[in-house]
Amino acid sequence: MTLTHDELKADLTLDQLRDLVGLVEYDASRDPFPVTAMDAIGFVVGNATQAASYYQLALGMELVAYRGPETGHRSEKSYVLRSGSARFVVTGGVTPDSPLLDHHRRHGDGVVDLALEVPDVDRCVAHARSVGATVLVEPHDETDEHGTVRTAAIATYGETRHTLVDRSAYDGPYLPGYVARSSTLVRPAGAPKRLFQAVDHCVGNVELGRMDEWVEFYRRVMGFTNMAEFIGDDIATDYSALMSKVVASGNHRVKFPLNEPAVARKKSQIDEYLEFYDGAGCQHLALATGDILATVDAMRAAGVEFLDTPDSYYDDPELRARIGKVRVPIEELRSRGILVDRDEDGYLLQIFTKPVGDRPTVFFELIERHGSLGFGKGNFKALFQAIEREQELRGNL
Ligand code: TYF
Ligand code: FE
Repeated sequence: MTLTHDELKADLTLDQLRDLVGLVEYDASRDPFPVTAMDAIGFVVGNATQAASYYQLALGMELVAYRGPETGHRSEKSYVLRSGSARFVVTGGVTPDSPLLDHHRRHGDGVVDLALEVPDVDRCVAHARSVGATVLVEPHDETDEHGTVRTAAIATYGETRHTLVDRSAYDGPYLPGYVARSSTLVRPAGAPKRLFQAVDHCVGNVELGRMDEWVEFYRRVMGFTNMAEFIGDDIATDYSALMSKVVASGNHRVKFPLNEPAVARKKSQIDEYLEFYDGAGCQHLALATGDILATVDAMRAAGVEFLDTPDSYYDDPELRARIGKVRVPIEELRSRGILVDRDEDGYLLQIFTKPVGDRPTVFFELIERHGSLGFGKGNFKALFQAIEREQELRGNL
C-alpha cells in the first residue's frame, strides 16, 4: 500500500493514515476496479462564496483552488478546500441558466460527487460498463500547464456520481481550469493547524427496500466487500427505524455505509432525509481526527452545533464497564458530548453535528479511531435517540 500524492503533500504517513481511518491489507492484483483513495467530495450549494468561508472558519479547512467567471468559467463558481488528505469542492450557480441551479432547487445544499482516485480510469470504466453501470462521462484527458488528468464519471444512488480521477501525471492545485487560490483569512494565534486529517467514510441514504441493490452495485461494479457492521431488521424495529450495511474498498481506504428506512413505530430519520433531499443521496461524511477533543472545541467555538448526549449515557454502568479505559477521563467526553464505543479491535470516539444546511439532510461526524474498525455500533441507540429529538423539534417525527 502506498500513499497518494495528496496524502504525501498533507505530510501524512502510512502509519498515521492506518491509525486514522483503520486500513487493512489485501490482494490488489485480483481487484477489477482498483481504488486508491477518496479524491474529493463535491458539494452543490446555494452560495459557494459563503460556503467556502464556512468550511474555512468552522471546519478549519484551507482554500487551495478556484474556478469561476474570472477564470473563464461563466456559469458556476467552485472553491476547493483541503484539510489533510480530505478535499471538498463547493460549487454554486452564477448564471440563471446554470443546470446546477435546477439541482439545487430540488435537493438543496448537498453532496453530488464522491470522487475516487483510481490508477486506471479506462479499466475501471470498462469494467463498470460491462456489469451494467451507467457511465455519465466517458474517459478523457484534461490538460493544462501543470500536466494531464484522466477522468470519467459513473452514476450511483439518486443523482450522486463517482467521478474517477487519475492525477498521477498532474501537479496543479486541483484540476485543469482551476487556479491556485489561498485564504485571506487570518487564523487566530494558537489555533490548531488542522481540525481533521482525512475522510473516514461517506454514508448514503437510499429508498425503502433498495439497500441490498446498492450493496450489490458496489460489489459488482467496484469489487467492494461487506464489512461486518450492519443494522438488521431486529435492531431496526426496536429503535433505529433504519437498516444499514457497510461496503468498503479492498484496503478499507474508502468505506460507504448504506442506509434505508425501516418500517417501525415512528417515521424514520431516513424518510425525513429522503423527503427533504427529494430522493436518495449522501447523508453524512465522517472526518477522521487524531484529537477529537481539540477539534470539537475549535468547531464549537466557531459556531458548529453538535447533537446533545444526555448525562445518562455517561452514567450508564454497562457502558462504563464495556468501554474500559480510554485516553482521557470520561468527564472530558461528557462535557463535550463525545460518544465512545469499543469492539474486539479497539475503541473509537465519535460525535455528530446537526444538519449543516437549511434542510434536515447532510451532516458531519468526527471520528477518532484507536484500533476499532467499526462505526460505533454500541452508540447507535443513544445516537438515534438524539437524532429523533431533533427530528421531533422540526415537526418531522
Ligand atoms: O456511519 C455510521 O454507520 C455511523 C452511525 O443514520 C450512523 O455513523 C448510522 C446511520 C445514521 C446515522 C449514523
Ligand atoms: Fe458514520
